[in-house]
Amino acid sequence: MSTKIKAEIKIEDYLSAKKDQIDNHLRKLLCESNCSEGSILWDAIKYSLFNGGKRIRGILCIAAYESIKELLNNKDDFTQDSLSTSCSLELIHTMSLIHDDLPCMDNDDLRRGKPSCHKAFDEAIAILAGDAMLSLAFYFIAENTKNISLIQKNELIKILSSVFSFGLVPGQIMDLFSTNKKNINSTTIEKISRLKTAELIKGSILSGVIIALDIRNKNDIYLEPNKSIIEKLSDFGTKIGLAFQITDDILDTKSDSKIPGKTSYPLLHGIENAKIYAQNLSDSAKSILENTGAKSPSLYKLSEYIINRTC
Ligand code: GRG
Repeated sequence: MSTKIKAEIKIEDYLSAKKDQIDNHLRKLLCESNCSEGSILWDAIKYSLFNGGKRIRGILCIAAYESIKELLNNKDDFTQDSLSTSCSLELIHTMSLIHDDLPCMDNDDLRRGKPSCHKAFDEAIAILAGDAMLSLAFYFIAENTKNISLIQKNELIKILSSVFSFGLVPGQIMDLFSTNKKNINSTTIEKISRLKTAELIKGSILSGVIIALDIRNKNDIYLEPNKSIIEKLSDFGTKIGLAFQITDDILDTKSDSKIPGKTSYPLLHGIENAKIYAQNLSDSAKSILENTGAKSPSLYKLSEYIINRTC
């Protein structure tokens, strides 16, 4: 570990504690919102939300919030707002998985080792559950980030909506068009990975950064003095996002559930080269992090966990 980022944390303990916090907060927010218990829509939403997800995006948001709050010596406590935002990120992530599994997309019967939403319920319910979850993500920001300024809320909405419209959806379309196509090159694969996966991971980190900013002098140029931190963390997010997808592809090549016709970095360049590339991305992300001056053992260790994970 670098000399600059010294404090040790046990990443497994950190991941497990933050996952529990996010799960509990999600349950609380769902309970408080207008969902009618027992209706098939909410059964499908809860089935997909509490189906063993790792909560990486939510955890990255919280870790970025904690790290940047400390770096800026911001005494405001926006922990609850960061938790609500991490729930919104997990809603967006999970709904994208529900839609990704649909017969018209990847046609996957299993998700996280269990029947995917359209298999456990049906296709129409899976589509509608995803639709409701996407809107609910923005409702949670509007209703449950109670302490941050309206400028910050606006920024969060901009990050989440742009990540979805300009990242996930175009990435999914490129992915659909490239399945079963020959001559798919590294540039196309990297673009799909950046759009489908890295943008939401970057957005998760940026959301945490925005919540951590000191807004005591509330005005619409509050982002300006923090431009350099925002840019560095954005770069950090893209790098670990790409590393996350390459690692996912490496894990896929070893599992039985990989989708036929899909080209990936390890399939094109071999597993060893893919591992080297993911390691380089993670190393470069860690250097960027050190450059911010943040003493962030959680983000540092998360950059390592993302490429060393086994699921
Ligand atoms: C809603 C119209 C519409 C489109 C959504 C389907 C879609 C656009 C985008 C797909 C995005 C996608 C499924 C990307 C894959 C990202 C990825 C590697 C997912 C697995 O992430 P983990 O391992 O999942 O964090 P867990 O299960 O831990 O939550």
